[in-house]
Amino acid sequence: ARLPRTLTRDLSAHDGQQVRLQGFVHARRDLGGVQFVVLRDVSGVTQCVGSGLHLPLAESSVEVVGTVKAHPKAPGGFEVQIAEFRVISAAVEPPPVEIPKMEWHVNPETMLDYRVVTVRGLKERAALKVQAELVAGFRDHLMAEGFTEISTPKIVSAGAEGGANLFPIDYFGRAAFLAQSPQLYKQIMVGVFERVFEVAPVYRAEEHATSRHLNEYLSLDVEMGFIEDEEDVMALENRLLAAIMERLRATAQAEFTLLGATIPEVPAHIPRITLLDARALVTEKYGHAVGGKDLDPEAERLLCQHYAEQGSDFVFVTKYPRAARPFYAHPDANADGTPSTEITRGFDLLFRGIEITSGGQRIHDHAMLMDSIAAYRLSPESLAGYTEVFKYGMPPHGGFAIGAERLTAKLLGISNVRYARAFPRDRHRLTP
Ligand code: AMO
Repeated sequence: ARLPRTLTRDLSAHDGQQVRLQGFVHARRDLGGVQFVVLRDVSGVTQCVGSGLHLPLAESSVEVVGTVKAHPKAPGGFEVQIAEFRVISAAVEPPPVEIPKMEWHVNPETMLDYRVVTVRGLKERAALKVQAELVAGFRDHLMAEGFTEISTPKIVSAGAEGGANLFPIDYFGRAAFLAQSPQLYKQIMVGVFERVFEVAPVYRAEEHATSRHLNEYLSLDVEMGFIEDEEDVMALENRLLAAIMERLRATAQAEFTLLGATIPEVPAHIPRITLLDARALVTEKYGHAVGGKDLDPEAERLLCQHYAEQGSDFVFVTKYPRAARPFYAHPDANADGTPSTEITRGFDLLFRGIEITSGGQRIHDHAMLMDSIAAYRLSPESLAGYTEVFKYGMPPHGGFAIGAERLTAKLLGISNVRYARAFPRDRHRLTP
C-alpha cells in the first residue's frame, strides 16, 4: 500500500520512520556524491539528502520517500534521507528570483513584477496566511453573534462614499461603476437579517501612490440593527478584534514568529477620544498642527504613539464632524436632544499608527435621510433605489468596515499594504 503523505511540520512525530513528502524544490545543492534538496510544502520546509540524484530546477514539484532523522542543524530539527525521488512536475526554466534568497522588500517592484513566483516565498505567503486566518476569525465570531453573511453587487449605478474615487465602467452601453463599498446594500440587508457582514473586494480610483492605499482592497464589512447608538457598534468591534487575535494566537503564531511580529493585546475597553480632543492632543503634546477636518497621517501616528504609551495599540476616534463624513452618517444629539447639525455618530479606529476602520451609526429615519441627501447636494434620483427601503420601518443601525490589508500589514510590521495582497492593484500595476 502507498504511504500516506506527511506534511513537513509533522516530521517530529515520525522520527526514524519512512515518510512520503510532496512539495516544491525550495533550494538545491549538488555536491557530486551527495545532493541536498530543501523541500517546501504548505506547512514549512525540510532538508532532504540523497545520492545519485539528478536534481530538477528550483520550484519543480517533487515527491520524496525517505527516512526521518533528527538533525539539530536542519530547519525544523529533522532531515529526511531520500530512498525514492520523483519529479512530479519539472520547472522548465530557473525562477526569475531565487526564492529562498530574496529579501523581504528589497527591490519591491521586481518582487511584484514576478509576484506569481515570489508570492511562494515563506514570508510572502505567511502574510497571506495570516490574512486568511484573520478573515476566518472575523466570520466565525460574527456568526457566533448571530450575523449572516451577505454578498452585494460590485457593479453599481452610483457611488456610496461620495463621487470621487469611482471607477467608471461601460455596462452594456450604460454608465456604471465598480463598488467603493457595500455600504448602502449592507444597510438594506439589515431590514432582512438585522445583523449582516460581507467579505469582498472594493474598488477605489485613488490616484496617489501611498503605502496605505490600494485600488482594490478586501473590505470586511459589518452592519447591525436595533442598536442604541454607535457605542454598541464600537463594543462589537472591540469583541470582534479580541476574538480575531485569539484565533491568530491559536493558528498563526509560526507566521508571526517568521515575520518577527507580535500579536497585540486588545484591551477589554479600547480607549476612545473625540476627534476634536484628538486634534487638540496632538497639537498640545507634539506641536503638530493638524490640517483639514480629519486627522492627517502624521496626526494618526502621533495619537497612536500617545495611546501606545498608555498600553493600547488601538484607539477609537469618535464624534466626527459632518463635514468629514458621508450623507448617511447619523447626527449626534445636542444637549437638548435635538439632532446636531455639526457632529455625527461616526468613528474611526486607529491601530499602530494608521486608520484601519471607519464606522458609525447611520440615519434610519426616511425624512432625515432625504434632508441629508439634499444638504449634501446629492441627487435623490440616483439614490432612489436605496432611500426606498427607509420608508419601511428601518431600525436604528450602524456598522463599520475594516481594511483587511491595512490590518494585516500593521499586525505584521509590513511597510506597504501592497504586500498584504496576493496580486495588488495600484495605479501602475494591472498585472500579474
Ligand atoms: P472608508 O472609506 O473609511 O469607509 O473605508 C473603510 C476602511 O477601508 C480601508 N481603506 C483602504 N484600504 C486600502 N486601500 C484603500 N484605498 C482604502 N480605502 C479605505 C481603511 C478604512 O478604514 N462605508 C464605510 C465604512 C462604514 O462606515 O461601514 C467606508 O467604506 O482601513
